[in-house]
Amino acid sequence: MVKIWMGLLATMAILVGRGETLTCNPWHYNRVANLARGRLAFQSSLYPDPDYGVASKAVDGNCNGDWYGSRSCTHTKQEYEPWWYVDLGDQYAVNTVLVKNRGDCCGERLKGAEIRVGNYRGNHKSNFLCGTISDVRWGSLSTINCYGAKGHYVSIIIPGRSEYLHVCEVEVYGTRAQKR
Ligand SMILES: [Ca+2]
Repeated sequence: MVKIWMGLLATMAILVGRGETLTCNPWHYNRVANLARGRLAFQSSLYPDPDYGVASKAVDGNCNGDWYGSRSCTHTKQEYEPWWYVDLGDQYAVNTVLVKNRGDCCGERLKGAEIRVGNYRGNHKSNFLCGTISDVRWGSLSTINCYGAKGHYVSIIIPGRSEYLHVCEVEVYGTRAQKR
């Protein structure tokens, strides 16, 4: 058993070193499905460099926080209340959302960012507010509890100010909601 865990951890270390982890949380590795992985993602604008920063970078399975080095983080323009969201493809009861902050710079820009779950995509503020980002250290990994809130979309919004929004990975965990 110990050997299996050592092997798993060694594999994870290699993948982390290459910036190719399948999850930001090793304890979820191959155990729990990340509902956001590979889903369609959208954001309010795109930082003016098309090689970097598109919305899908937050659901590409690469948790590397080095914006320039990994090319695996999103980036909007600086604007009032920027937003990002992922379409989960169906309605889920969302338990937790993991948000990986940029690690090479500017982590404080994510301060107070709201994590919401719901079925509105044109008006994110109508969706259930799970919580806000308070740990804005560069490269921080925040786990936000959504208490089983149901929704088709998970969004991040920076409320009440003009800001850049960039995140390097967003993971969503939950269960498929019952159909009525
Ligand atoms: Ca990424």
